[in-house]
Amino acid sequence: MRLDIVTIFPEYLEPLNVSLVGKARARGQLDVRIHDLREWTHDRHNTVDDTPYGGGPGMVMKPEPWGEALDSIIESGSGSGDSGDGSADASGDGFDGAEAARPVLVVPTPSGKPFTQQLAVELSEKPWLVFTPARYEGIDRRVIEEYGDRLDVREVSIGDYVLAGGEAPVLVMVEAIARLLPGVLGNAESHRDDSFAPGAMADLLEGPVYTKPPQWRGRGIPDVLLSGHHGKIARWRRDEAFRRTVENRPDLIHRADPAAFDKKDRET
Ligand code: 6GU
Repeated sequence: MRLDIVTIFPEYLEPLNVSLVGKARARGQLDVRIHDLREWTHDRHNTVDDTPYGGGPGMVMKPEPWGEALDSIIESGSGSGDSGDGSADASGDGFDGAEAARPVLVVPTPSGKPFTQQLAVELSEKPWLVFTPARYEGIDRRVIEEYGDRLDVREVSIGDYVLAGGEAPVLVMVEAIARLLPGVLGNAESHRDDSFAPGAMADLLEGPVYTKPPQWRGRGIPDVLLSGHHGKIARWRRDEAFRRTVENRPDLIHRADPAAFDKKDRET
């Protein structure tokens, strides 16, 4: 998978060199290219913002640098049949060019649709994503319109709170997407029953986990986990997941399939 990120704070994205995403890049499973938006400015001060039409507080990101940046990035992936850097099929997934000629454009904004596990799965299946994290009050609307005519554009929010810019949301989204790529997580099973994985425990949150030692500061392990009885362990895990979901995310219970619940749940 190829990811391009256009930002005025390239250093904000340094965590992408670390841990799971950093290792996926080093292994060639992820081709991440970080671009400084100011490289597509032409004035002495590398201006990327201006005052809003209609008045109001804050500044708005000017359309011209974004237009030049996105045209240049999109152009780099079309025509030649590879990513444009001589490294055909850097993702190693058999994908090589033609279908990547058009990236999906992911626009982080608190006004976007919610970023969910379902969207992470959908985006993880794309060969090429371009992220446009903005600062200030956001990007001139005409940029989103312009590329909406040519590309699949997704305006996405990571939650109901306001951040100072889209860089932290990009870190969040890239990690959620990268761990779903084939071969990136050590064990392909390990995201099968993640909280929020489709079909996982009928959409319940994950329950508590334990490891050695068997006693720590006078606290033991639930007996059932030491019983070796796989049926009882599965039932216990499901009950704990249900309990935690009722406590922390009752909204998920009402959304879940009633067939997933039984008499014991209704007594909780
Ligand atoms: Cl994607 N951007 C900003 N600036 N704030 C947010 C957000 C995005 N998602 C939640 N809050």
